[in-house]
Amino acid sequence: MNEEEVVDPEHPRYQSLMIRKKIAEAGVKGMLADSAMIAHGRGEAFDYLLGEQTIPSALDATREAAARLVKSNKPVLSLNGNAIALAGQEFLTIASQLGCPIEINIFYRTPQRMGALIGHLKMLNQKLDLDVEIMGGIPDARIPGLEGPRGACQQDGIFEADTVLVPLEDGDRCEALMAMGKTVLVIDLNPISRSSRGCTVGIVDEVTRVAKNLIQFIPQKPAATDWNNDRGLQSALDHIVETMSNRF
Ligand code: PTJ
Repeated sequence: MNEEEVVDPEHPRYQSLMIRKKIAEAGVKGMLADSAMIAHGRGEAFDYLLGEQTIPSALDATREAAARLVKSNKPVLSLNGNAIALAGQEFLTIASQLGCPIEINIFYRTPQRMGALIGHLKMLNQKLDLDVEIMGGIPDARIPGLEGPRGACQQDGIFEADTVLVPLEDGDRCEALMAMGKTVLVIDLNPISRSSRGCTVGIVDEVTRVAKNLIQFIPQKPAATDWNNDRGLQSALDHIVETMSNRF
């Protein structure tokens, strides 16, 4: 499909095509890593197997993540290129609900990409008439055990946070944040990724749908439970296996 084409709302995979279009457009604006589309395609494959819907265990995990964010003393939303491209507006709304900052933390860090991502969030902040603090531009601390630019973070942001929401996270960074004793909330369509398995609460769902659900849950101030992450991930896997075995 040519990204210039208008997507027909009657198309059976309209939502998925619109999401893909957002990624393509953000790529043109210089916000994304070269491999962003590949990472997105991996997510799409899992989403297809999940039926491109929020399954019940993912909704439970999202409610749990909302509960952990609400009760946190110092939450931070750590966003990468894909998450900002797909749900920047929704994450600003969530940060404003929680009164917390967004810290941009990207795997493939260049000054040009950081500038484009900060600029995009500032533009959305203005459009939504919000005043969410955008961190990450001038890192002054390091996540212990992580080499290279992805370990760079801000002292009063990710470094001191007790709870970090990390959509589309890389496994190493998730592990390093857990090793710092933080509550780590991951959004990843892959239920067997290291991030999903190694975090406190793994939400196996598409980032745009999760962000919209979080906006609904946060004002309800749900109570946190003794969440069993393995059980949540197993439910997602069971759902995929069931969907596939009922196919023919
Ligand atoms: O912006 P940067 O520099 O931090 O780079 C971001 C990417 C995404 C390129 C980088 O982190 C990367 O290469 O990621 P991976 O290792 O391919 O992992 C991406 C994970 O996110 C995979 O497990 C996908 O299944 C999942 N994923 C992709 N798209 C979505 C998703 N999960 C939820 N919603 C999506 N839309």
